[in-house]
Amino acid sequence: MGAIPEKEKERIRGEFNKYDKDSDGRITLDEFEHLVKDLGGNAEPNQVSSILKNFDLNKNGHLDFDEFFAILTVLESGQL
Ligand SMILES: [Ca+2]
Ligand SMILES: [Ca+2]
Repeated sequence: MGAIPEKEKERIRGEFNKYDKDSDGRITLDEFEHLVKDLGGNAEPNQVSSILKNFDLNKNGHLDFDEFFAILTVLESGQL
């Protein structure tokens, strides 16, 4: 990933905090479902969990900030 402007990082940090409802610093499947509903439209529940798995690079079962960053970029560009 190339250099990301600070403003963009701040924006995505804001999105992360918005979807991290319990503020534990990670996006769990429940929280991720809200994100997909807002941005991805009509993904089925089983698709949502497989999307999360695809982006869960360190395989800890939820999205960390870096992973969230990657997924948000893809969702917003409509490539999912
Ligand atoms: Ca959380
Ligand atoms: Ca992870």
